[in-house]
Amino acid sequence: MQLYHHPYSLDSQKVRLALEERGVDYTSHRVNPITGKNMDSFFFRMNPSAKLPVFQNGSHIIFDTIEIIKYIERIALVSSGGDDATLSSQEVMEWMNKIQEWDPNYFTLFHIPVKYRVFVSKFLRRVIIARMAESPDLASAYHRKLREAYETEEKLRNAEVLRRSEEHLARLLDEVETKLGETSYLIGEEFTLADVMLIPVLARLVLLNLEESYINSRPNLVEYWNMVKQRPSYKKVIGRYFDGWRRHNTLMRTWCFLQIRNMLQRY
Ligand SMILES: N[C@@H](CCC(=O)N[C@@H](CS)C(=O)NCC(=O)O)C(=O)O
Repeated sequence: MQLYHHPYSLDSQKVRLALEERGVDYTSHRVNPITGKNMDSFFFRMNPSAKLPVFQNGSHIIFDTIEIIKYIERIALVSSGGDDATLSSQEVMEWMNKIQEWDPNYFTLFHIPVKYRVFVSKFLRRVIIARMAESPDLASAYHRKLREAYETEEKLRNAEVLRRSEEHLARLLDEVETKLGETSYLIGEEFTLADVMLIPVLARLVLLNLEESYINSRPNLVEYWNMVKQRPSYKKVIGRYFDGWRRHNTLMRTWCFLQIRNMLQRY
């Protein structure tokens, strides 16, 4: 089994947490979307949306995050010899879908300083054009990606898009806060795949320095966040890249790579 993912990608984090929690082995392929590695023709041919993560088992390829996680759960079940009764309950599935409905992409871009955002967006457009020149047979898919990049910039100029995303997130976290007032984890006293979906959202808020307004204002969520951060899966998938000083190293490495490539005009 192959997983194409990146530590920066929130949906990749969800899938990797599920793999770690369920003890499923896989071959990891890192594809950095900030340096435009997801535009490489090998990846683009497999997945013309260029989005991460992508899960591949032989000829079976899955692009949808929830579908990937459900597939992982089945694999873990088969290898442990369990029965269907141990699959995620309806309530877990409902929470997984509810969390997935919140789109972190615009929200994240809105909270990145304009200087960095503009630089990366220009760099990525150049990467797309360079890849298109190398693989003219994929031109229409690359054009679509280019159009998507311009549409994203347009949306980022619209304050209403941010307001709606913030409201959606606040509603979701309020609901989580109420739920955590009754139980230790999102669904009862056991860690489930619903928690797997929530942890990367909280980690993203911390990365964007929004912990104070979104997490610390909700006491049950604070307690929960401190507890789930102790899990080995969190440390492996998120903590080792983003906890404390590590996040500066991680971000700085990508930033230097982009600066050098840009200086050399190597896209
Ligand atoms: N197929 C995914 C979409 C995942 C997604 O939006 N991935 C983002 C990162 S979390 C991405 O790859 N962005 C890069 C791009 O759009 O070029 C799903 O809906 O489950």
